[in-house]
Amino acid sequence: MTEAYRFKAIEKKWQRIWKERETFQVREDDRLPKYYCLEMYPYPSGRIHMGHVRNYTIVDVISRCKKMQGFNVLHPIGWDAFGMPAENAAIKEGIHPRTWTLDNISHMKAQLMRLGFSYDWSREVNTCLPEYYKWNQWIFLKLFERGLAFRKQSQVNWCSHCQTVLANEQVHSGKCWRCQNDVGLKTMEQWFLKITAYAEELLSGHQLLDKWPEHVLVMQRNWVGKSTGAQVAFPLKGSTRTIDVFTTRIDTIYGATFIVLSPEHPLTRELVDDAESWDRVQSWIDKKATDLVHGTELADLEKEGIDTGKTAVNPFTEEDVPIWVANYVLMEYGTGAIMAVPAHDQRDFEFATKYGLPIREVIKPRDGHSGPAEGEVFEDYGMTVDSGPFSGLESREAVEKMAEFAQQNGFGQKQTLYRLRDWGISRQRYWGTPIPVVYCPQCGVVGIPYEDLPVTLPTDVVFKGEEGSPLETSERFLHAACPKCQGPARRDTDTMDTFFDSSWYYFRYCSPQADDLPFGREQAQYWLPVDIYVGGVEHAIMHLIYARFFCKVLRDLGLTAIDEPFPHYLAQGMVTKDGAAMSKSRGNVVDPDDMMKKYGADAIRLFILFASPPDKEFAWDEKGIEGAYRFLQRVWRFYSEHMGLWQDKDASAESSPPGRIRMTPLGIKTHQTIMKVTGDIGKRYHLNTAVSSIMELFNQMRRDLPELEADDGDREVLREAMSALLLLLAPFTPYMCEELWEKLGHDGLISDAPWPEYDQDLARDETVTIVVQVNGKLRAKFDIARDLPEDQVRDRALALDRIREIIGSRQPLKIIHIPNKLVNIVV
Ligand code: ANZ
Ligand code: ZN
Repeated sequence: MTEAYRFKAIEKKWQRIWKERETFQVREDDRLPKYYCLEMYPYPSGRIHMGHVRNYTIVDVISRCKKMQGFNVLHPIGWDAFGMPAENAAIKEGIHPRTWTLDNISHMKAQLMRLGFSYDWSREVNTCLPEYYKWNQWIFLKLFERGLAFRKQSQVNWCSHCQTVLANEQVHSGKCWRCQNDVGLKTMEQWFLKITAYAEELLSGHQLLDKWPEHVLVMQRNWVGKSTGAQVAFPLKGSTRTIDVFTTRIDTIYGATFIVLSPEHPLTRELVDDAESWDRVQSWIDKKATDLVHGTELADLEKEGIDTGKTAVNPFTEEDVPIWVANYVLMEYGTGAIMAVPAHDQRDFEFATKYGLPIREVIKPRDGHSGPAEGEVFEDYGMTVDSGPFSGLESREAVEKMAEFAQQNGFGQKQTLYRLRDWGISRQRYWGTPIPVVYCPQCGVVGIPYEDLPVTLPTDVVFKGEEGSPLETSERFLHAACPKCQGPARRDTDTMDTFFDSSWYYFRYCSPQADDLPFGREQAQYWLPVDIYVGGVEHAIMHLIYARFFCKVLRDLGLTAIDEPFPHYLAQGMVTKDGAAMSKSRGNVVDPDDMMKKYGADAIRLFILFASPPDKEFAWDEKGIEGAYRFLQRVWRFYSEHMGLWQDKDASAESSPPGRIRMTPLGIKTHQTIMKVTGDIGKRYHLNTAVSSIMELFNQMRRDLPELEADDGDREVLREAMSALLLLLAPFTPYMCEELWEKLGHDGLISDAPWPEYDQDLARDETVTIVVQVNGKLRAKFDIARDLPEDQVRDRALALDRIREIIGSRQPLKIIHIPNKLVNIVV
């Protein structure tokens, strides 16, 4: 009699048991190898979405599998709980951000539990609670002490109607999301973290990240943007001053026919002396501001310029070159001024052509190399020509020699630039970590003493969504005594960028209750680095750079010894439906809850993993989850129907020699599958091919069952296959596997069971098909392991029903055996 597959009851039961037995709680244990599985913790928006389900299922399979393989597995979860949506809800619906966030967390937590994820819930981290953000403040103060957190003027999006700063995502096509007025830029003093101090290490650290996808490393390299070149001083004619330019191509300097200043360059104001021209310069500055707000690329700007009428001297050619001001030179990069080489730089070429400036070629393609395409300038390295004493050099050599020459003569030196900017962390928001400083009229900026942390968020604030920081509306918060002079001081009313929180949460998981330091050194030493980190590629820069930066800072604070937190990062692919990314705005979202109700958690998990490799796109399709569900039902039925194999398991079957009984096609298949799945999960994370080989094993089991059931020895092979299949499937569909495991009579949990081992020789051997002839006539075929001894193959052939029928009572005169091919019985 078979019982129906009731996934809801099964899910409830095992959730309860896992919780009661604390199955996934771990502590440090030096006797066991550790494995730290990490996923990007969610923002508690209210409900989990399919992207989360995919991300977390991938990590769950890996961690369950590692646990069964004997690793001490840390698999934690937490909440990236600060951020704008909570505040918007407060503004729109009058709910306090804390209430909104905590409600969402409890809902999402229940969803994650239903999905059967093997988290150590005792390590749950919630960044909006004072016990977490206290340590943000602690780290901030350490950075402040070391000059790695500092204040600087910077530009922010500003809505003059609402009198407030806007985050980038609150600016919609250059308009304020609330009042639809144009957004401008405003210069304000803000806190910055000196990530640029680690620019070089953020690049060289890539050497340790050989298990990262190359495209992610490329994005990070571009973000850091290292550029090696030289700074060269061009004397300003009729003055003792110079204009410094940054160039990566000093080898082209004989072709530098003019100088360009950026509109914001300090000399621009001085050199542009007529009012009309100055107005034009101003208009570029304003336009650039709005263009940037609109997300326009600078490269796409129509190039415009003004001749200042002044000249400078090219220190190599000693010729006069005109000084222009143009909108395509940035003040924020290099020196804010360039030497223009129109023959070898496309932007300079367009500009020179537009304004009729001289173009002088000084680089030729090397012999045998091709020149520029039609209508393009030659930007590559080549050979210098018309370059005085430096003519006839290879570009690379010229770069060296000319930089040396400039240095020797005191008008230049080699220089390395990074595009990476210091990280601005001030947000004029409520729902974040308060910045733990006061401004004292006597003492200036003063950090709150460590023993007074945390500086907690006040609850008496007004959420109107206008006029600056909500924290300014709390009188109780705003005024504080200066820790140095005890005089009246004002608190910082900004909060920290929430990327601060996510830059070190993986350390906190190691000792979430630590209360004397952000995390315990020994625990971090045991668990870190993270062995596998999985999350969306949208975090390739920002989060994954900030987290690497924090790890290095924490190392330099003496809290950890590791240089890189995530030596292995797996960028999971997107979840799509009907050919587009699943998203609310497209209206093609499938709610995991609905699917769980209809098919159960195991079916979602199985489908999500089966459909594509973790790093590739995954296209949702309800037929797919139906298929996964049907497969699970078939497995359920099969095991229910053949429970008897375990009940009548007798001593004789136990004692039959395993070596012999495994030499059947199913035995071999079992070992091959164990080998394949172990490799697919462990080494390459090809979870999809792991699932399909488990499915193949299942099919063969069903096919071979009638034949194997009859014989005691063969029944043992069946039992072995059925056991192995459940163990292999357990990380994917843990609920059903726990239930069936228990029904087979096991006392312990399958989650705690050891991963099946495979026999190398057996697994490597494929099966061969042996043709059986009687007196040279083809009579039967059978599959058997390759390279078996002759007597075993012969016995199998003679035992076949069909052959026994044909031979009857006759005695074989001779048996011819061709290994791995044929048995010919002569009677
Ligand atoms: C002369 C030259 C000749 C240049 C040539 C290039 C090719 P990367 O590699 O991105 O660092 N540049 C320097 N400062 C700039 C600024 N503030 N705004 C706009 N452009 C600037 O680029 C460095 C090159 O970009 C520099 O080398 C400079 O142009 C330009 F055949 O100098 B080059
Ligand atoms: Zn003071």
